[in-house]
Amino acid sequence: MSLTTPMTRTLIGMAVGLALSAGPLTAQAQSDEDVKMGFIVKKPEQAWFINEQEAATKLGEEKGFEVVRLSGEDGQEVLSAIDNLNSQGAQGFVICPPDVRLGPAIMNRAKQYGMKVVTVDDRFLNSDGEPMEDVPHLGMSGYKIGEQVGNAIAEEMDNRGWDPDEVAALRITNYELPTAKERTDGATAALLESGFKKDNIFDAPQQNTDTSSAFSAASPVFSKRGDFEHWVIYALNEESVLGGVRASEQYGLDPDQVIGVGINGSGAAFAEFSRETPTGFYGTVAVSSTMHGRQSADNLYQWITDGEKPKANTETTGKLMTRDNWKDVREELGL
Ligand code: FCA
Repeated sequence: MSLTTPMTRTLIGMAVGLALSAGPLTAQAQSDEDVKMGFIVKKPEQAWFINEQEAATKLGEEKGFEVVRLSGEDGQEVLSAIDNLNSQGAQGFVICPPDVRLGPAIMNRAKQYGMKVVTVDDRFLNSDGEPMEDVPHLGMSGYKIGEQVGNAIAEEMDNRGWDPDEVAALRITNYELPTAKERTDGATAALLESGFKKDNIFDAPQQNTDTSSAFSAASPVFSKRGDFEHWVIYALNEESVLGGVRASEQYGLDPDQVIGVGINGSGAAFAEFSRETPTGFYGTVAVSSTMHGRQSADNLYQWITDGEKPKANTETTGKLMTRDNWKDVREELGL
């Protein structure tokens, strides 16, 4: 019999319970040593997720629990990751799922093993397409952060003295993912509020949340709308905005014809700001991936050790980062 069946875990739990009644100090040491959690992410190669996993691991080292970093790029890989965690004796996992509609299937598998689950960044949907309220979540406040993107773009258009009638927007969308829709909706609302022309907004629906899918979605939009000299670009994250900016370069637009503003404030943005000459990637609303990683892992840790279920939804905020201030904002957010 595997050491990690639910029955074994119940027995271990009972033993820990007995130790607890014998003396709190011993019990504390024992339960801390035993805690192991997974941290599963949909895009393990992206700087945002690398930092999130590292921050969780570091917290584990400080607090004395183990974090197993895993990749879950599709449903099959997530389910194998959960099996793997079970065979290692993990009590739960933090996850940013590759598809939010996998929520019920992932929870089924986790429940079979008696594991606790919290989501980070992308929140599970149930079969009615509603958020799974019973799974604690930590993610960005998508609409507000989107509004920050829209305001930053509007302000920079003003600085450059662009006439709104002559500016087009490349809106790279991902409506399958609610947090993505909230972000681009917030940005659109702020832009319209600033006087941006609704008819000048063109959609580029991406299949995924990465640079290459954004690039493929963006390229045809530039070719079709060659009549515009000035472009603004926004999307759910900076990786996607970078895809749009690369497509604008390939189409032949100069950096001063483009204002791209992303979201995340990860290594992808740092690399862009570190280039010798500015590109069309003007800025990004930075959110602390360090905090997302630490806080979601800590929430799960408290739940495992104290039985205290984290709150249903925690929303985080962001700060505009540009080529001029990125090092300061990076430090401020502990990135
Ligand atoms: C989603 C995006 C990531 C990041 C995260 C907070 O998962 O794909 O880039 O923005 O939300």
